[in-house]
Amino acid sequence: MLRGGLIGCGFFAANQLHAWRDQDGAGIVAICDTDPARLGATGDAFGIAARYTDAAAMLAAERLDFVDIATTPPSHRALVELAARHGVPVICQKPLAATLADAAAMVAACDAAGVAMMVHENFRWQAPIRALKAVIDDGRIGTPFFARFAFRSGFDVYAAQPYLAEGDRFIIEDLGIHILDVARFVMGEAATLTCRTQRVNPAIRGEDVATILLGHASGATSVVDCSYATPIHDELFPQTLIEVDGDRGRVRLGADYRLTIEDRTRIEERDASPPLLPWAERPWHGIQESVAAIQHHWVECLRAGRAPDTSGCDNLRTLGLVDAAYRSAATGRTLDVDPR
Ligand code: NAD
Ligand code: 89V
Repeated sequence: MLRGGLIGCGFFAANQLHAWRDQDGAGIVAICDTDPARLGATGDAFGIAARYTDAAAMLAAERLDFVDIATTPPSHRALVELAARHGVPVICQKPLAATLADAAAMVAACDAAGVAMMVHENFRWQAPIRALKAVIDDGRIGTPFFARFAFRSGFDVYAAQPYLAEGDRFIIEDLGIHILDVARFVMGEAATLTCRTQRVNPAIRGEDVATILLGHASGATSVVDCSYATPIHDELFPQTLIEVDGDRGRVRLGADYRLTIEDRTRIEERDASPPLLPWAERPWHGIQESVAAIQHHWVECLRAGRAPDTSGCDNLRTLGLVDAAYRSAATGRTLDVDPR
């Protein structure tokens, strides 16, 4: 069994710990949190006896095959570099870092140490999004030329994650990062980006609305629009609505995971709902299932010695879009991004 150590026993780590319990051939044997109360409560809830308030002490004392970092971004760089120094493969939650320079240094540290690195960028692992991508990959809509990725909500995210209201940056860095990654996954790399941001809720510091236009290297265009300021009765949190037009048809992931595939002669409707895992809770179940899926992918890649789809290196491209979005919003300019 691959022995994992989890660092950060906060809000989202509970999902990761539940999902690790169900993975074949891997599990969490030690946990760490600087907050002894959270550490104790999590250790008791998941029956994990090896508990540390210092990640360096955990890495020195435990024989680990990987670490899973579930802390908030300010600690990510030091913790990833610590794992690299110990030669231990590492998963790190998104956003990998607040700056591209820090993220690049983390990727370089893992490369230099020869350790595998994956960013926990789980949205592209959501079952409904995979189902939409499979339709495109099967050639059902021909060549995609336009897509829209919409995440519009009035859900109170600040209740469980109060730090989201406190930073100078909010929706692009925390949520838009997922949707930009999904846009890359579905439509390929972007070559240009334009972004406008707004802050509608006066009680928070950062932007809670972002509208982003991507020009893809393929020539296709995408709109990525995110809002946590939309008063809405039929709240769809945390669903991403997607539509992709191709030269032979179109595919849409609509509300409540309805997948509609159209060509010139017919319309097909499917239910693409994510499975409800036994420990999952609506409305989070789609995200929770994607946590299990990305962990499964990590275990497969680690065993095969293969780079994960959302490797540190891959994630630098998503972070590059986040960085470009803030720069575009600040300057009002359309920016070139490196599509590589
Ligand atoms: P949180 O504040 O609830 O939990 C973070 C925990 O890390 C806290 O208990 C804190 O004491 C601990 N911690 C901080 N620094 C530490 C260190 N150096 N060593 C050990 N423990 C330390 O945060 P959260 O809401 O659980 O978010 C954690 C991360 O998960 C963030 O990066 C967030 O963006 C991400 N997140 C991802 C998803 C997703 O779907 N991928 C969803 C929610 C949150
Ligand atoms: O997935 C996330 O990173 C979360 C949420 C969906 C609430 O934005 O922070």
